[in-house]
Amino acid sequence: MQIQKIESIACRLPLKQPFVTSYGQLNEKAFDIIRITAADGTVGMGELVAFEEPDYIEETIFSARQVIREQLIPLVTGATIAHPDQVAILFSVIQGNAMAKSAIETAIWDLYAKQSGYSMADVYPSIHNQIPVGVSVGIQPTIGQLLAQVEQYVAQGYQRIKLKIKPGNDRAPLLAIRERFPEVLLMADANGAYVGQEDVLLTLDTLGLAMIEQPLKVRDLTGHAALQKKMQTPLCLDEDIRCVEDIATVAVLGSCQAINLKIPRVGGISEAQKIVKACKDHGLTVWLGGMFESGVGRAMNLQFASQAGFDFPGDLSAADRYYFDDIVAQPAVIENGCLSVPKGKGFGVSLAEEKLIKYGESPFVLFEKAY
Ligand code: OSB
Ligand code: MG
Repeated sequence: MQIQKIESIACRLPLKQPFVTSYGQLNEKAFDIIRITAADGTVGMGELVAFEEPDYIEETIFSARQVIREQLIPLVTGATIAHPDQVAILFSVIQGNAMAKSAIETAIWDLYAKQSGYSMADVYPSIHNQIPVGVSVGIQPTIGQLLAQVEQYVAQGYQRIKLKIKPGNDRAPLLAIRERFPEVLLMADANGAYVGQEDVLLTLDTLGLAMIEQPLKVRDLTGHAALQKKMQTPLCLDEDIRCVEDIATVAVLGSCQAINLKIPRVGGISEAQKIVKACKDHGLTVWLGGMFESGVGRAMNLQFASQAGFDFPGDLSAADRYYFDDIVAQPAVIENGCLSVPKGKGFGVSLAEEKLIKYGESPFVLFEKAY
């Protein structure tokens, strides 16, 4: 493929309600849509999902913009790309910066699939058109408010509830959900907040949780392994998993039994695919996490989760769980506890121009080929 033009569209979508985690609060999601136009006029889109603050992982939207502009664009525009798998190889000279890499790499996948005339899901021997989905619930001010929220999500059909927890706000809210909804698939996400507080985590072992996500500090893989030995509840790693090699490491150490896979956190679709295979080889459950994506990143996630093996409902929720509005013309809706894989070519979504005017800045040209 010949890259003709690369543009970035900076957007902000206000959240319906603040999202509170063990490390902070999100009120509005900033993201960039990367739009790549090929010489034949085909357009691919990717989403830069990094947050404004380096509180989930170290990368930020600002650091990612810099790396995209200064390093990644020269790398992709200076080479001839025959297949999107080549992009990760080109980018391997740049350390880290996975979300920056993913924004470009996924746009090239979307473009490639469109040029090839198929949807992204067609790349996999896909078996699902309906993706079972869950919802990630932020820390709520009161248990009453929490139960009201969960009730609403269960009524809408969400197949799994993930509750954000932090020390002092863990057992009581989880127990309240467990008592009110005895059957619900329930899990917790600590975002690394239980350093030195393993004893508290042990008290969660009787709640029948499907898993506990990233209880301990990032990089404490032996700590997670020691904790997993003491607990029946499977542990799941999120922030700790950055590349395919991490899967063998956590499997050998016994740090966890499940992986929250986010395509942007591992640098793109090619690496994510290797991780899916490695998880299968090592007998680890893998499911798809989220980054409060707009409709572009969400469509990509749905295409990816259509492949075999994604049976555990991930953090893939309908657009209206997060936002009043979306920037795509085909916002994801929940039906029978599932989101549908978009049908079109590539990721299967297009931008809604009137929404872009409301939530986005004018496209900024990062690269344009000179004739
Ligand atoms: O830890 O999985 C996480 C959102 C932002 C940053 C980190 C996380 C999350 C979520 C929600 O849990 C994911 C989503 O619904 O998009
Ligand atoms: Mg998490």
